[in-house]
Amino acid sequence: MSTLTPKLKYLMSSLLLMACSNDPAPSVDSSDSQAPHSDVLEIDDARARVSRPPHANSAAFMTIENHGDQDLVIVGVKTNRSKIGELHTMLNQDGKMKMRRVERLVVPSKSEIELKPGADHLMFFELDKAWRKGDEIELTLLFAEYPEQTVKLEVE
Ligand SMILES: [Cu+2]
Repeated sequence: MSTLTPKLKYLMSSLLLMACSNDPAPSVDSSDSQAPHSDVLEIDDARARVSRPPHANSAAFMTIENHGDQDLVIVGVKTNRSKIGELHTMLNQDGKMKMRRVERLVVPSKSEIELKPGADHLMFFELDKAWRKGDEIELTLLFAEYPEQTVKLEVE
């Protein structure tokens, strides 16, 4: 009795099908932000900060994991809530930490980067209006050789 019954075969193939069709759907996750989770890219803990008067700018932070074999290169960020989105890093200049715009942020293969206050971050200028606590912001991350990724996050 080594052969599978047709019914069991059918059951197994439909299970496989279910497993595959599950793949592109967002995983059920406890994090508040709606962020991409794929075999290659995983974004967690995405949040933006409240803009301070005169509400000219704000910033966003997140952890970006790269499970893939290639480095992922972020080359830009945009949102309909601001005119300008920039990639920023922090540099020590004459003993003071200053932020500086950079052309790209690299997420190395099999590694992750943490965008956070005082380190690499996403920066937004010319906001449409104040970013208030609880606002839902939609950002799009642009990559050099990877599809752009939309991240929904909350202002906190
Ligand atoms: Cu900045």
